[in-house]
Amino acid sequence: MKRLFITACILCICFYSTAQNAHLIIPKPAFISYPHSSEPFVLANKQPIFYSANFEAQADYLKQAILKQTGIELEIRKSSDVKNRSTTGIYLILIATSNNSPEQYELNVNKQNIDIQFHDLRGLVNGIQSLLQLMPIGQFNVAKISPIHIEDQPRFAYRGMHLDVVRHIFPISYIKKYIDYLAFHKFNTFHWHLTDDQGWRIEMNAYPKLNSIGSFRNETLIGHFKDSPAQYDGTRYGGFYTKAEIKEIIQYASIRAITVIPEIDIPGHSRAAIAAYPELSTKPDTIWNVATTWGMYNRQNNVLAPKPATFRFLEKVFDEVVALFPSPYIHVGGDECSKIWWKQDPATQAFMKENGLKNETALQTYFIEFIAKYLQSKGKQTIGWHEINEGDLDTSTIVMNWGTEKQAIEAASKGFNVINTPGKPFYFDHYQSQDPKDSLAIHGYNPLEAVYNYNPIPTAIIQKGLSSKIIGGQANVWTEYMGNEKKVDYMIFPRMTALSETLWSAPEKKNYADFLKRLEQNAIPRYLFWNSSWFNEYKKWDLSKSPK
Ligand code: TNX
Repeated sequence: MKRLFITACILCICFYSTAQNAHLIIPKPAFISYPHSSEPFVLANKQPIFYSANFEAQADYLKQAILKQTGIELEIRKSSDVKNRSTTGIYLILIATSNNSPEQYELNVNKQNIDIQFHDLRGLVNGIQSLLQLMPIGQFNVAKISPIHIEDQPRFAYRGMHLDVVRHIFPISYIKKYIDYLAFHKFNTFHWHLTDDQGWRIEMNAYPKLNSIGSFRNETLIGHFKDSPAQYDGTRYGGFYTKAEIKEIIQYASIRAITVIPEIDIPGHSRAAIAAYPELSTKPDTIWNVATTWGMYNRQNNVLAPKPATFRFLEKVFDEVVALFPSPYIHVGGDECSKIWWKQDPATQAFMKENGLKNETALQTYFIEFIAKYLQSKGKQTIGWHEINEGDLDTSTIVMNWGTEKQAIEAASKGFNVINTPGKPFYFDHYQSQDPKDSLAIHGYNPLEAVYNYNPIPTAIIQKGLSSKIIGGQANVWTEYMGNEKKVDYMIFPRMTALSETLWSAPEKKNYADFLKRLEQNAIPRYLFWNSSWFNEYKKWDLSKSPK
């Protein structure tokens, strides 16, 4: 009821307001100026959106977004000459230049026209997001947009959000909504964590038991995994995305210029795979269940055993993944691979001896190198969690660091490109308050202010001259304690909004007080418009509340 009232109020306020202030745009643009004339552009039904070249899908995306946000219905028109702006309307203009940086756009609003100038698809989509933020939310016959000139481009090339759909699965409708969250915030990558101990969530044809057995668990733990005694809900749980659904998501994301990177987590985190095919495990005669609890590391066997059947399995699985995902990158996990199961297994030890692998860390590197080479032969680059760098791995792979600065520095110094996703503060499964009554989370304290203030290029990296090795950052959303969409929303908002600025805007453009103002006046009305939940005590829980 209260939510409905707030929504109604916001809609009313917008009905009487005219234009949004460009100074409210999130993430903060690189450059904004205000033209001399203050006469607004008046957006009205049937106005054309002119688009050049092959950008019909984006013109239509903009049209639909404007309709949803304002109730005003525009028309899209292909135009071979968008430079001659004689008709009032919105112009999406491809500018062919060689020396501009990727994803750059320019947005101009004046009394006659609006134009977005860009030189790549992502630039166009970024410009569309800024334009939508200049438009009011509500139902209007016309909407006024104040004159503005924006020139903008991102700080980092890789700006990602991850989502674990294993611990809890979410419907395709929510995956699309999540991708819309990414688009609004100018992220360019969705990291889809599709397999883990608690389930296999992608349709596989060559190994059908991955779905019939591996996609379902008998029940799920209730409460925190460290609680004792452990309690379970007694309800079978699971499911997987069909290839048709995955294609639908990839298509949806591609219109929004978002790359979808699938993660198939090997050689650890493979309990669902060995439950389906025990012959791939270190104990082929065991009946493994798909995991029903969290945090398996060294507690339950979840590793693939090195044998011909396993390597054949990996090739076939990744063949299907490569065929499905156009992404130039494939994530192979590689995290938290317990060595104890390999240590205990004579067949694994014999394999290591035959192949001159001096310890289990070398075996882990062997697995990653095997699959990285295979993927390379298919034109794909491998990403793995920072543990892939424990041994002596070839630096053609990309390291995704979920540790501290130490692991980022280690990887960058060796020559790896690094995506920085440090547990502190980029893990959105950690608490954002220290209120004991806050909704269950894994542990830790990652408040909004910490996300906003973190520099993905740590000082030590700058000092060593390795800044260019940090290609971007990402927040990870592990869903052990996020059983439904509302809980995911609550954990990501408003932290995701802060992260978008941390990854997009130059450090000298950032200011937390200014961000909080824009959050309140621009982002929170969006959360309401999306009917999304968020954590609203972010002002109270700042960095001064950090534990000693
Ligand atoms: C570690 S971070 C994991 C995940 C868990 C997470 C909980 C990483 C690469 N592996 O499997 O969900 O901790 O925070």
